[in-house]
Amino acid sequence: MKNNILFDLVVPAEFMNMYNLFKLNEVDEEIIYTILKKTTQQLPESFKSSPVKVNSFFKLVLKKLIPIKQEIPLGLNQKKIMMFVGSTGVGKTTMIAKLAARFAYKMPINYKVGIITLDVFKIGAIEQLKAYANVMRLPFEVVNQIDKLNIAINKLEDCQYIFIDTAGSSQYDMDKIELINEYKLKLNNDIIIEKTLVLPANTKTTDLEEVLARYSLLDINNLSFSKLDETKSFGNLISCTHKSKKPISYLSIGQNVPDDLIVASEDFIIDCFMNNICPNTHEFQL
Ligand SMILES: Nc1nc2c(ncn2[C@@H]2O[C@H](COP(=O)(O)OP(=O)(O)O)[C@@H](O)[C@H]2O)c(=O)[nH]1
Ligand SMILES: [Mg+2]
Repeated sequence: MKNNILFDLVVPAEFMNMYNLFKLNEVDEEIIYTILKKTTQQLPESFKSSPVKVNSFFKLVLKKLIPIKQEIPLGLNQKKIMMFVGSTGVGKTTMIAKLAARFAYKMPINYKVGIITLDVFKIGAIEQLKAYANVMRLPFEVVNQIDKLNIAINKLEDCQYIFIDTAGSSQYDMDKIELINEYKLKLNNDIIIEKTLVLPANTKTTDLEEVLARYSLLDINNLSFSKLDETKSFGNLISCTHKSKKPISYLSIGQNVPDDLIVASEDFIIDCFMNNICPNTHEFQL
């Protein structure tokens, strides 16, 4: 059924450009179907003859499909702990380095920031993050045993933002994913850790959906996408967020720390989508 879902849809000529754009972006067929069907029914006849109006209508529909997590910088006495999870090599450590720099040095307020790593598996992982922490002169803790996370968090009690890096694992290695949950064992209930799943934008939707499904046992709060600079199709971002209902918080658009980071916005993602390329401009950059 899923493979044939577009067969009964006649795409009106005036929507053909948009339809092609959706296909180029490899948007999930069910989503294309729903959007086109709604648009054919709802768009006033007089609008259909204007490509500009058709274009803005689709942008509006896309905007509604993409849940965004607004970044609300902390007040003076507030604290936030953010843990980044995801497969190996997706860009968790790089994203943490960028975010640590952002909150420590690039915001109107210089927040106290600390970094913790639980990644003692990957060779060089500790050194990689420690080097960033040293350059930024930020406190850095290594946790060898996941149920000792509480000790590291206590040591960083002065910090307002704490970023926790984790060991990557294949989505098929459920034991390793489940292990991350053990951080809760000795943690006070009042300590809330926001969990972000980092997904690579240059990976096809079906693979990303599988990662999403496997990592759902960690109660993911939001999604961040990396490697937007390494793809020309962005339908997977839209499909994943729409289906999972998890909002997008940050986007990574290159290897440069701290620069290649974007606070997620509908406008940026739609720009990528409409032009089939992640904009190489600093207009959206932090
Ligand atoms: N092109 C590109 N490379 C990235 C991006 N984010 C991370 N990388 C690179 O991907 C590789 C793995 O990143 P890393 O942060 O170590 O991934 P981790 O294993 O999830 O911690 C490194 O070479 C990074 O420089 C990105 O947004 N774009
Ligand atoms: Mg890492």
